[in-house]
Amino acid sequence: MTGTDTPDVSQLTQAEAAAELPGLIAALEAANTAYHTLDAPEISDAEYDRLKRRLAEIEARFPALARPDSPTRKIGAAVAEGFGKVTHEVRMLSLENGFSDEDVTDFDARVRSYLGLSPDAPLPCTAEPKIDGLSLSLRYERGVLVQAATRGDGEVGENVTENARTIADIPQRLTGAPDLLEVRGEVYMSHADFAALNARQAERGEKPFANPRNAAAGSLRQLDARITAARPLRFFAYAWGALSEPLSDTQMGAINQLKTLGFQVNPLTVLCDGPQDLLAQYRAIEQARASLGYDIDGVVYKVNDLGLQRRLGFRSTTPRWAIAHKFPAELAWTRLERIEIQVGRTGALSPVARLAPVTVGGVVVSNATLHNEDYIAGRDSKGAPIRGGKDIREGDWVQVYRAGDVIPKVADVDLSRRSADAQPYEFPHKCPECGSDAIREEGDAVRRCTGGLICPAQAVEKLKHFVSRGAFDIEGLGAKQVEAFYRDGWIREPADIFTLQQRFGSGLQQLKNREGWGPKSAQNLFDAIEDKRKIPLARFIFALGLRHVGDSTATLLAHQFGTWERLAKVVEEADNFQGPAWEELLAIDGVGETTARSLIASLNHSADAQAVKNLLQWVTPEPAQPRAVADSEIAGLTVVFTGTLERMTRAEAKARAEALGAKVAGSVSAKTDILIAGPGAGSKAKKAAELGVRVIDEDAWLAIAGGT
Ligand code: D41
Repeated sequence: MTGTDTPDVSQLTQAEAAAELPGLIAALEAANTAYHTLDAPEISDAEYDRLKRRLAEIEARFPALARPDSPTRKIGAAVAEGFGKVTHEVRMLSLENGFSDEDVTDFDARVRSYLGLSPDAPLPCTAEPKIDGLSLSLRYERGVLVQAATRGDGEVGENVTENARTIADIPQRLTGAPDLLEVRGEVYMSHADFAALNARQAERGEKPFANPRNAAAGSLRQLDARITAARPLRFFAYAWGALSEPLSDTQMGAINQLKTLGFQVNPLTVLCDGPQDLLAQYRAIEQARASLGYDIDGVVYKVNDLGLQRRLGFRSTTPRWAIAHKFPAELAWTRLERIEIQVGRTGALSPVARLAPVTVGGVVVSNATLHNEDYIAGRDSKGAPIRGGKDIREGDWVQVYRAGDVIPKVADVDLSRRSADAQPYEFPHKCPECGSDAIREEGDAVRRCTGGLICPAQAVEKLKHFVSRGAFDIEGLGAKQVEAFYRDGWIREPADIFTLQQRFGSGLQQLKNREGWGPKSAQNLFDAIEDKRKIPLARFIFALGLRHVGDSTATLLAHQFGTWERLAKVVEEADNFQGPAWEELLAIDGVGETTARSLIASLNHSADAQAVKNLLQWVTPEPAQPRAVADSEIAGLTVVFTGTLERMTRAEAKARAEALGAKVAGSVSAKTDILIAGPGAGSKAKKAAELGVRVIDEDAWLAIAGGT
């Protein structure tokens, strides 16, 4: 009925059209449900568009047939009304990952080097299982649980207090606790409870959970706390956030204190002497893994001395004093049915393996990444053979692996099972989404669509990025809504989001008639959009989705330039890759030539440039302050260290100075504000004297940096 041999709409009689309509509508409605509600698209986007176009044509030709609730008048389903947001008083950091014994000995060596400890000085560390659940932060004020929040992006999480209150392992009241205590730990579900829950799900004809972690996450994030209450969740405490007084002066002491207060702490947590001892504990925990009764995915090591933890501090998102030693990835063999190409936000053509479904470490996997063209051909980015040079073909038996939460990967191929007529995969040289040339620049591992914003895939991916959590984070406007709005022509570029309400005049009226949207959710969406007309500069820059500009680079740029106007001006002036503006870009610690060139290419020359101009008519990026601790006397200054520091290593001094908002340079110049000179300072001290640069000694430096 809806095949390619269907007659043109212009040839149809009204009776024929009326007969065709119910089937078309049913097919579209089924596709909508599969897509929005079940998270499992059943027909291709192209097929969906074709059906929808045909329906629209019929309705245009025979308006009398058009139903008020026709799928042509609907857009995507609204997201569930969410949880409130909670800004963590102390950021929730993540963990650096290690995979080998060497990564563990390197960790020990790095910590020693940072602290200036000799190889034989003691450096005790704790080792504990890494629970495969989801992290939660519990806030107690005067011993009373007042708030529970998920980790979210580490800075802002979701308020799940009511749900947390239903978890038996989480005390509602504490005695003898500090006035303010934030306890952090992992919510998880045991294997036995998981199996029982899935059995109940099956009985009720509901979808089973893929693994205990998903079951725990799904249960904690229930809007109805009564559902959470019926799900057997557990909690292990392993860290803390804001505190009115310290719990202890060691990690182990603090964990014991949490246990005394009534929290569950993992019984396999032990104090170890050094890396060999840590590795022995890793093997012991690995041995115990299968009989624990809950999922773990590695072992976490933490420096025991909290004074040293404080000195070590953290890099952008991970503490220097901890590492997660992950268990090896799980492997499975399956058939590679097809290779499909996805087009990303920067036009990158990414090959995806569609697999015969296979269970890898408790999760059913049916897609895996194939990285890029060279990877499929059996070469690395420099042309050297990988997998012994074996290429990957459609129909091959391949080995897939999963490490943690990352996208599964294709690791290997079994040539003995390759069919005789299998053909090498030909990577497309045209974009499968828009037909533009897909080219690979010299030195780039990736082939890219040159269509820019005319490529629907790029445009949609850019929009999805724009509304994503680290970017504009517009509540109620997620990936699915963006796709639907794009498909219906409501939003083609970011600026359109901000004119949505006005362009539709009675925007609210239209939106609230759509499937999945009611008057309340429609109004909420417009409010959420309104709320983002002012946005911190760093988020604004990140949201543009420029190549090589991730969130940390965006933050650097924001702090460096302060305003969008100034950033845009410098990038414009740097257009010929020379002169002061170009130098200024390169002088930013963390911005290399690649990033600088990408900024110039996208902001001065691409379709993005116009899209940004359009966006700026509706949105105001708020100026950023230079990154500095308000009362630090070295904030914004350029400092140089020379000579030997006796109470701090160079690495620690540099990190401390940067944390206080200073820029640390390697050599003295006219731009240097302070030279910190330890004993044995030589030519740098001399040069500083010549230039009239202020010179201070280690004691004066410690007074600024805070003693250790
Ligand atoms: O068992 C765990 N999943 C676990 C997670 C653990 N035992 N310790 C952890 N420690 C930290 C730091 C060192 C940052 C306080 C963690 C995590 N973080 C963590 N889990 C997820 C993100 C971070």
